[in-house]
Amino acid sequence: MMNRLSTNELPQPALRSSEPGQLAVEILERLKYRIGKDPKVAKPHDWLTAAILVARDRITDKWMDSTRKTYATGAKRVYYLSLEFLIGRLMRDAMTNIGLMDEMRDALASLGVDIDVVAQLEPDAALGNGGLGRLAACFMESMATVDVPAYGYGIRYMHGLFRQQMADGWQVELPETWLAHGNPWEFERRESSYEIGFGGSVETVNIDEEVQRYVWKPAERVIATAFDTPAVGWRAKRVNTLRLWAAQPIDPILLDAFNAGDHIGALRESNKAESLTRVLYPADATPAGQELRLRQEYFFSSASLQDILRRHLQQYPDFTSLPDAVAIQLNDTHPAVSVAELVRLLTDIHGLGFEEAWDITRRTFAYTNHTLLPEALESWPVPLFERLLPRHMQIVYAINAKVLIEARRQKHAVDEEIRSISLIDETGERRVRMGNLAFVGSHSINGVSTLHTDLMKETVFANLHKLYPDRINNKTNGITPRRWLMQCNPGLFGLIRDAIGDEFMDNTEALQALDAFADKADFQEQFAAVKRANKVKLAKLVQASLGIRLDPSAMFDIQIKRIHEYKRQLLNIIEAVALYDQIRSHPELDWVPRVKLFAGKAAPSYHHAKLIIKLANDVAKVINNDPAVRGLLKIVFVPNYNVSLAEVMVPAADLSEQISTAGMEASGTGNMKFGLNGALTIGTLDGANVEMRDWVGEENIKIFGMTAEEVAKARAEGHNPRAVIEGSRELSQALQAIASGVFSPDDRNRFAGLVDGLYNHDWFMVAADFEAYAKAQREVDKLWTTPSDWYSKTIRNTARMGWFSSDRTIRQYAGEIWRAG
Ligand code: GL9
Repeated sequence: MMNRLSTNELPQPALRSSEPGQLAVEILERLKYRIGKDPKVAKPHDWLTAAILVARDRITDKWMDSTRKTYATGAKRVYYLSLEFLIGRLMRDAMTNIGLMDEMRDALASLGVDIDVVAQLEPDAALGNGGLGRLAACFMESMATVDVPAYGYGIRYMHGLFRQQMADGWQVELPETWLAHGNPWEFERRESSYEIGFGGSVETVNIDEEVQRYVWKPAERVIATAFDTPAVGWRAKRVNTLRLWAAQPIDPILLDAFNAGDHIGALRESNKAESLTRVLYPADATPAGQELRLRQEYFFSSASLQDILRRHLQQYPDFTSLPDAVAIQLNDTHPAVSVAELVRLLTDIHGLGFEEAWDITRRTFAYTNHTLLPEALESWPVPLFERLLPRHMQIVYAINAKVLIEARRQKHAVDEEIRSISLIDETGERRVRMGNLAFVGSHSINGVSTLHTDLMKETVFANLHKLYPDRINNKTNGITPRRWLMQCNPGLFGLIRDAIGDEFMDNTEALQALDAFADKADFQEQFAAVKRANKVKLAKLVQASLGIRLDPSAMFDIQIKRIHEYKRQLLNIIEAVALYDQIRSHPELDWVPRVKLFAGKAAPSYHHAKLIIKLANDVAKVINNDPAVRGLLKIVFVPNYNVSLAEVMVPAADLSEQISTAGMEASGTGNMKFGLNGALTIGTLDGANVEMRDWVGEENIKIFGMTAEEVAKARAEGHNPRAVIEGSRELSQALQAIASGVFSPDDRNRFAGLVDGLYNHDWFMVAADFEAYAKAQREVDKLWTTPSDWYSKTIRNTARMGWFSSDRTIRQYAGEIWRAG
């Protein structure tokens, strides 16, 4: 069995160095001339940088080929605008994709350096919060893989998502410093700089009796400078560009002020400019709502659009060809102000008429919605929007007038419909609705799973959908199988390759062939051995970081994702408490040993979510130290969840927890990663779980609980959680224990409010779904006791997850939305 990725045989002569030892020579060269170090004094970090520089130089050749090809063929370019790219480490990914991994390992070894050790030193680039940002990173890799000429545009945050530490079981946020050692992947492009304005006023100039021009005089300006990172596709088919913008002051220092002795004042402007791209907002699925956030959104939208228009004019005489040459995808509403910005650039700067500019705009943009949570829909107070972006406010009003007139005249919309499609929310304080702006400014609006797309049509965008019935479409999310199988699970990758050959490496759906092995005893044994090795690796990590010993023969039951009420980590913890109770009451029964692992960050201001983290840790402390459970149940909260930690946890899971309240998780992508890596899913009929059930077969997934429809009905008609709780002895005892301080003897009331919320509201249907969940868990236990059945199902999960490759998703975007590639 192969236990590491071997790409030696891949036909990539152009990328291979000619003689052995050549690569080692190159590494030494970079070390000397680029880092200025002698190998004798080089630190592990220097070796990492030298290795990356070697890889980057080879990628650069391919990168230029790709760019030349795009120019030469006049191919349509795709621009993916996203405020988040949750990249993680790049070295293994890039080297695997250019087929350099094995050679690099050997070359470094010949220099006395262990690639696995230095690879760990690479910072995990966390320029995103969760699923939405990670999706953007998977898409970058897949767009290069399926040969779509694409640019990702975003912000080069100096500090990515905070580092999470535990202090007595509470989450503490610490700053993250991914750039502390520099970033060998990026190229700074001083020549690609644009001015971005804020505030000020708009002057109207009469050209003649009919035509007016608008001149925006911003009060403040900053410079956006580009930093480019190559995005390499599988087998280096193509290399695309991730272009991240950093804010810089126009004048680095105000010399007059400095010379007058005001040393701090002299840097004020400079600090203000740089603070624009200093940190990523850590809010998950809830709008940040602060002025700085709107500034970030406009800053990167404007810089990206100016860049796109400049590039367009290099190749075309004017902008009539823009929609045929360019597709711009808005990743959620964060870049939605782009709609107004493109109209502004086309009219005010390039002299087009409003009608033509609006037509071009709508044919160029497409928008992806990622959540239905009402509190997550971005909107900005009109006074703030107007003060920061006065010209854009006028444009928003002009677009709104057009849309509303069309709705009334052509579609005979009634007042209530007009109110809901308006770009301005008039219900309270007047606000600009970014979702509606993105919708009317786009020719395509897509959801990220079938269920989510259907719900979009019925809820948030019901009236806009009625007005524009051809625009909403579905593009179910996917994950890149390179990072989420080949690289993170070399054992399973090798096993699959030995069994079914190489086709799945280029076509993930060819994994289907593994189905034929699902019931073979020897294959099951090998599959189990790989899983065990992955669990041992995770157990070592947990032992090292938390000092908790895990038994790799126990079932590893894992829930890793942002901590959010709708994701229902609380349901999982309550069920663990109930199970604990049962184990203690019936020690004579044959309990299946389980390790429940959690990881995830909570938004710093989300108190309820932080309390749930504390509860997980408090419960863990009691259960893990109770000799009565004899290690049959362990609870672990692994701190500082990030992409690199996921790469260790996902391959080690036996059971994947995807238990959100039905109708609330737009898609989920962790669910796909676990399925691909041979875990059984326990989940609700929510997001992409629904399609996963269809692909793997309902006998190979454990579905439980209320449907989205039932949830909506219960909410509308009002359900009675108290009655439900009182009707379940298990649930009421577990809640009683939590509320009375069994797990928080130092503060007995700590969780009383949390439990009270379940009795009184239970918006997330935790009480309502408890019995179904507990029953499903006992069925999972039962299945575990027959390993041949367990592995037959989990192997089928791996075999049937191929459709969830982001290559498939990107092909659908390219074919149905972008008409590119
Ligand atoms: C999210 C959804 O909640 C997920 O269900 C979905 O899989 C991803 C990608 O489409 O988008 N929307 C959203 O705002 N987040 C998502 O994960 N939040 C974060 O990324 C933190």
